[in-house]
Amino acid sequence: MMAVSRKQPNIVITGTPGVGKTTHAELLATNTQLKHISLNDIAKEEDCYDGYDEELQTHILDEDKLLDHIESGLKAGGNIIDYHACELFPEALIDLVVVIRCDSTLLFDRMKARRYPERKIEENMDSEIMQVILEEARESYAEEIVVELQSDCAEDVERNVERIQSWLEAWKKNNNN
Ligand code: DAT
Repeated sequence: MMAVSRKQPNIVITGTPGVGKTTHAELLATNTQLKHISLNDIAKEEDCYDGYDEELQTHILDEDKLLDHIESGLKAGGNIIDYHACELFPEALIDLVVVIRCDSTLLFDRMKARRYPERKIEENMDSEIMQVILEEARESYAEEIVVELQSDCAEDVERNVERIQSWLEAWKKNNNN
């Protein structure tokens, strides 16, 4: 493992919309000193939009602008980055990539509850079944820093967050002494 100057690691929590990224990131932030950075929230606050997709009823995000807003924070370390893609982050600044997965039937119900338009539900279901984000993570980062975690029920969230916390303790031991 390469030595890094950060005192705290940067963890990306990624996956298809609705799998549970925010739920995991919030619990992890509550249990640790890491800070939850929701890229969707930053996009809203800083107007990092590059148009609107009427059919999917979703903003098109300006990822370069988004990165500009978080890059100095990433360099300092200690962030949980919550976003539905992962290849945009500079590899040298990322210590762990957690890909949250969800059973597609459960995911369908969650997106219905969110009143997502049908096209968007279909696209996200396909993306989850084809494990698009997992592939993106595996292509963009070293194998040993990519972790796939299942999030079907509340117990899964607890167990997954505990696992990330164990990883965090090990990272601190390896990097700060
Ligand atoms: P994301 O940030 O990936 O879009 P979220 O954390 O906002 O997902 O969760 C979407 C919805 O699903 C929300 O109502 C909470 C619920 N949820 C998330 N993870 C879950 C789990 N493991 N078991 C049951 N419900 C879950």
